[in-house]
Amino acid sequence: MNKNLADIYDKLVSSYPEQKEYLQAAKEILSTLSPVADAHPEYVKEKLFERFVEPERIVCFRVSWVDDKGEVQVNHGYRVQFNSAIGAYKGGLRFHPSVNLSILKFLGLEQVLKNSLTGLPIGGGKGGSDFDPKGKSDREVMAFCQAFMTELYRHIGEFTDVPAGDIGVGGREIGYLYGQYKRITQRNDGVLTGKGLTFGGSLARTEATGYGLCYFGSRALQTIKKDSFAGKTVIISGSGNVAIYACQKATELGGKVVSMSDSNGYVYDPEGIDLALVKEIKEVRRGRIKEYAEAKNSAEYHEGCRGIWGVPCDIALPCATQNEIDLDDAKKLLANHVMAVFEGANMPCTLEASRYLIENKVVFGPAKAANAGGVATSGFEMSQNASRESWTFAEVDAKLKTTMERIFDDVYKTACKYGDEYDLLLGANVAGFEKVADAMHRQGIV
Ligand code: NDP
Ligand code: 2IT
Repeated sequence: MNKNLADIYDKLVSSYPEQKEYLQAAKEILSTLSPVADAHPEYVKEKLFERFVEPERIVCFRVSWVDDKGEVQVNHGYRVQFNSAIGAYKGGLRFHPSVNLSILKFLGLEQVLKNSLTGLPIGGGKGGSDFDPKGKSDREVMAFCQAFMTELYRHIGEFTDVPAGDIGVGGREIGYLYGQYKRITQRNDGVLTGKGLTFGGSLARTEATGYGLCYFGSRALQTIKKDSFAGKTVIISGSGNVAIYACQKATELGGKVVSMSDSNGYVYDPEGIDLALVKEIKEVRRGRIKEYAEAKNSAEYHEGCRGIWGVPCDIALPCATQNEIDLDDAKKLLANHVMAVFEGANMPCTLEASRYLIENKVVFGPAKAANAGGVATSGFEMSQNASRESWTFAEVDAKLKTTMERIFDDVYKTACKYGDEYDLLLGANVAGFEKVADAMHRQGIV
């Protein structure tokens, strides 16, 4: 790493020693930006890199609500408004007991570069709460969402900050959040994305992240390996929104998905995952992946989600959460001859794991490029809301595919320019950063 960038990282470590996910993301990004620092001494002079890694604003608030037993519950709410140089803050809300500032700052920082790569005028942000929707009734989820929005509404707006879903926040939560926003503001301005189709949502937004991941993956396999998903054995971690639609598209493209997981364990089905069954368990029953093996004779269930990386495969799609693949997991994947890893989740590979895969010429699609289809389609939802239009599924899907292929091409071109066609991580960071840096430079010291 360039000395100036290394000093910036060291300063972050002393300022935020306990924020390990945020430091990890900052290190991953700063360690690839030397070519930009070398080419732009004016950025160094303007302390643009220091400003880039610091969020513009963080809002923290109390969320008080009443559960079904009549007991008062108190959670922490956050919105990290990371960078608005290229447009309004945009990024998901995560509801998960692990949520803290470190996780939301890492997600916000990644989102800034991801949103830049989409080519749309959207800045980066992230928010959420340590609220756990698991095991809660619909009424409790509604009560929480209403309390959360009662504070959040004053910080968001169609031209200011446009939240969406992430872990634990899907169509149900977005509906309750939007209902409360309208009740307070009387505005029907589409301020959230991922809305229901009857009130301003976009067709294909539900499918977008998983589909986009496979469109990106197909382009990468075709370009680098002259190959495709056809006939490949695929494993997918998670069984939530991203995992389900990645499974659907990978299967449509001729892949055979043999394994999926949740935070308790994974299933292995050598006949190929029956996605209708997974959807029934996860989307209708809100059940556990274990129930898949109970319903299907050909499948086995294994306790412990990490074991999935030992299942032999050609293509691995980590679609659950951060740091789910460490160096040992990456070694297991390579020992089984994996040819490609495309990140559906945000930062699912540790820095050591991603470097190991890249050095060993595994086609590695970094999250901020490979999973950008979700936020890109959120951008399409914003366009439809602003113009009072509803595009067809085919129109949105075609735009998504073109966007993902263009993102791959930009990232690949940048990776090749700096020396290594496998280093799509460097390619994504540099290509995403260049646009944000230019916008920050032109807007002066703010
Ligand atoms: P969901 O809540 O729909 O699903 C999350 C899945 O990941 C569940 O199967 C969950 O299992 C599993 N999971 C969550 N935490 C852990 C953990 N600590 N260990 C193992 N498994 C875990 O979320 P999404 O599908 O929306 O999000 C998945 C990933 O994709 C996240 O990293 C998110 O940031 C990223 N992403 C999401 C986008 C979107 O549009 N939704 C866009 C781009 C990226 P369990 O039920 O047991 O908790
Ligand atoms: O990580 C992500 O890109 C998301 N959770 C989606 C963000 C969005 O605004 O659609």
